This record gives sequence, C-alpha cells and structure tokens, in this order.
Amino acid sequence: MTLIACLHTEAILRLDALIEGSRSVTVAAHTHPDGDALGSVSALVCYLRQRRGKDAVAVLSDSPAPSVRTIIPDGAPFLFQDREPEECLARIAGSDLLFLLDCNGFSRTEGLQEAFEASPAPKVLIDHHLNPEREGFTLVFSTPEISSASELLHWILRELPDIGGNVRKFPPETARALLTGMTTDTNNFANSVYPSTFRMASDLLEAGVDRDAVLSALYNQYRENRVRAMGFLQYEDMRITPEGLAYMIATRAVRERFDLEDGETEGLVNVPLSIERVKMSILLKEETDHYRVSIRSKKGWSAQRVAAERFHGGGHENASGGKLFWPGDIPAPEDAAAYLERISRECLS
Ligand SMILES: [Mn+2]
Repeated sequence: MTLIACLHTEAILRLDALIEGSRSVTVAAHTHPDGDALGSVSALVCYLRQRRGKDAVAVLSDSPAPSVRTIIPDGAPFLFQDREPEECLARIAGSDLLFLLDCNGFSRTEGLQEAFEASPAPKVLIDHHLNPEREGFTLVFSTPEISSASELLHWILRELPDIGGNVRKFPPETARALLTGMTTDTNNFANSVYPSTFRMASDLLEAGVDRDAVLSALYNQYRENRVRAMGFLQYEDMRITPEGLAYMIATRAVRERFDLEDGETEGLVNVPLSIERVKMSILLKEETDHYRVSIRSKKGWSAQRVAAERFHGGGHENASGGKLFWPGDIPAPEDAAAYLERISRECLS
C-alpha cells in the first residue's frame, strides 16, 4: 500500500475517534528498541499527553541501549519489562487503547505478546515493515514505501483534525522525536529515503526542530571503546567471500574485551557495503544460545529473503534481521562462519 492510500480519511477519522474515546493508552514497539522505535513511541506518547490530555505510557519489552537511550524525552513515562515486569503487564491490561509501532505484529514484542493479545481494547498498528499481521488489529496503517515508522506516524498525526496539517502544532518533544527516529532509520538520509522524507524533514526544521542537536545526541556521544571495537571488527574479523558477502562475528570474547554494551554495534553492519565488490553484509552478535543477526544488502540482493529463509527473521528488502540458534540451526557457535559461507555460495552466486 502506498503512503497516500494508507492515509485515507476514513482511517484517520477512525483513529481520531479511538483516541477521543480513550482514557488510558499504552504505546509499544518491537523488542530491542532502536532509534525509530524509541523515536516514534516517544513522539506518540508526548502527542497523546500534551495535545489530547490522555494518560499515555510507553511499554517496551526491554530497556534501550545507551546509544539510543537519550532519544526518550525527559519526563516521558516509559516502562520496561526487564525492569518492571508486573507494572508492564498491569499497564497493558488496564489500558483502553493500545498502539504498536515499528513492528509488524505482536510476536515481535516478545514477553509482552500474551498481554497484548489478551487485551479486549482496540489495537492500532503503525508500521513500515513487510508482511504486517493484520489479524488482531482494529486499525492498521502499514506501508513499506516510507523511510521509517517515525515518518509514517508524522504523516498520520498531521492529518488528525487537531493538527490540521500544521506541524507547528506538534508538541516540541514530538517533533524532535519524529526527526530523530527517521534520521536513525535512514542512517542519516543514506537509505530508504523518499520524496516524502525530505518534505517531512523540511517541515519539521521549519517548525523549529534543532537538527544539529539531534545529530550531536545521536552521533557524537559514543564511548571510545565502541569506536575501537568497530575498528577491530573491521580490521581483524571481517571476512569477504568470493561471491561478495562480507561478515563479522561479534563473539562474547570480543564484546568482553571491548566492554561492548548492548546496541553499541549499531550501524557497523552498513560499513562493508561501501566496498565495491560487496553485495551483502551480515553482522552476528553472540547471545546465550543464539546470534542476533543484522543484514544489509545492495539493490538487487534481498536481505529480507536471506533473513526469512535462513535466520527466522525479516524486515525490509535491503535491511533485515533475525536469529541463528545453536544447536537448532548450527551445532555450536563456532560453526557460524561455515553457515555464512554456505549462504554466500547459495544465495549470492
Ligand atoms: Mn523502523
């Protein structure tokens, strides 16, 4: 569905009525929240509280990595299941309107899934991934032809009657969080950028969002260890197959050596794509019984297909993710490289 079709008047008015009729609203996003998840959730929570006077709270399955934590505006109410499990479930059960942003179904909220599915409250999905699970939602706004969930949310909010197309009416926290979320998902205007993306950015800058402050918070506040780990992985660890798959494996040993925190390898998977002969880049991060997998590809090669067929995952055509389990998919963590070499031969030649 195109963005224009997604924003048809009937859906917007239904959304407005759902918000109007609600009192206690919960806004959620996918597990391991990235910048787009945190940006879109923050933006919607601030809008619902400040413009609509709702008791709106964000609920996420796990607390964000340090590199994206600053996206949450000061004072915005967020609950994390890994810190406050009881509060999260009670909050969902007690809400009369639920939003799910930046993911294509409840299954991507991990520990929150059951509570969402059990709730009789109306549910609204706002997402830009492929193959949305429409079942179970009262209202679905979904298009893959857009930069980010933050951008889609921005177009939806500005159509609502109280905003009436004027983004100056967004609370400042909402405007800033939307620009931030879009900036992270496009890798600062490098990929998945559409004409609508520039229009959004242009309007938000005109409305007073400080882009320099957004960029500084996102890209100039890393820890030294993170930059050194990136260098190590690119220099010592990266392999490139004859077919053009570049891969890096952030093992537990590497993560310990550099004291890498969750989320600090964000962005690294994009780097090998700058090499001429590389078609696809895969980054593995070792967890207890699986690797978390990030995949990026150049045009003409489907990261989405590899994620779906080989890593139980999915996402976007050129940017996807998934998991690689042992002993399910490979006998042991040491066998990951061989698994990747086989994918290279089978999918890229
Ligand atoms: Mn996204």
